[in-house]
Amino acid sequence: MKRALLSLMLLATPALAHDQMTGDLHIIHPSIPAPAAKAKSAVGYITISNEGDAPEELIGVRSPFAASTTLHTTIFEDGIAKMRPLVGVPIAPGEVINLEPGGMHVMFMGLSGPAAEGDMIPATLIFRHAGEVAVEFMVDPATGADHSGMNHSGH
Ligand SMILES: [Cu+2]
Repeated sequence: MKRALLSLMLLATPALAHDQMTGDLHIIHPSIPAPAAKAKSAVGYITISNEGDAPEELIGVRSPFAASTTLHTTIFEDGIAKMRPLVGVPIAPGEVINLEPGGMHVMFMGLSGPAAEGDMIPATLIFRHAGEVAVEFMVDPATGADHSGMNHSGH
C-alpha cells in the first residue's frame, strides 16, 4: 500500500526540483542537463542564496563524476561564447547567485561515466567560510546544447 502511494506521488511530480538549507546557505536545484552518450564534459547549474549576515564565496566544486570540476564563466568575444575559469563566486549577505545557461556554470571535464535523466550525481561545494557542503546534482532533460563543442581555449 505504501509503495503504491509513493509511486503515485512520483508520477504526480514530473518536474522535480530539490533544495537544501545548510547553515545560512539555501542551495537550490543543483542540476546537469543530461549529456550525450559519449560526451567528455557536462555543465552544472545551481542557485545559491546567502540568507545570513556575512559575506560568503563559492570557491570550488568537487565530484567523482569528472576528472576535473571547476567554476566557469561565459564571456562573449566577437559574438562567440567562450569559457573562462573563475577563481570564486562571491555571495553577499542577502544575495542570490545563479549559475545558469549562458553565464556562470560548473564545468565537469573528463566524465567518469554516463549520466541519465533522473540520476543524482554526488558533489561537494566548497565555500570560503562554510567549508565543504555535500550536494547532489540532479540530471535534468537534455537541452540539446553541446557544451563540449564550445570554446574552452582559456584553460
Ligand atoms: Cu565551461
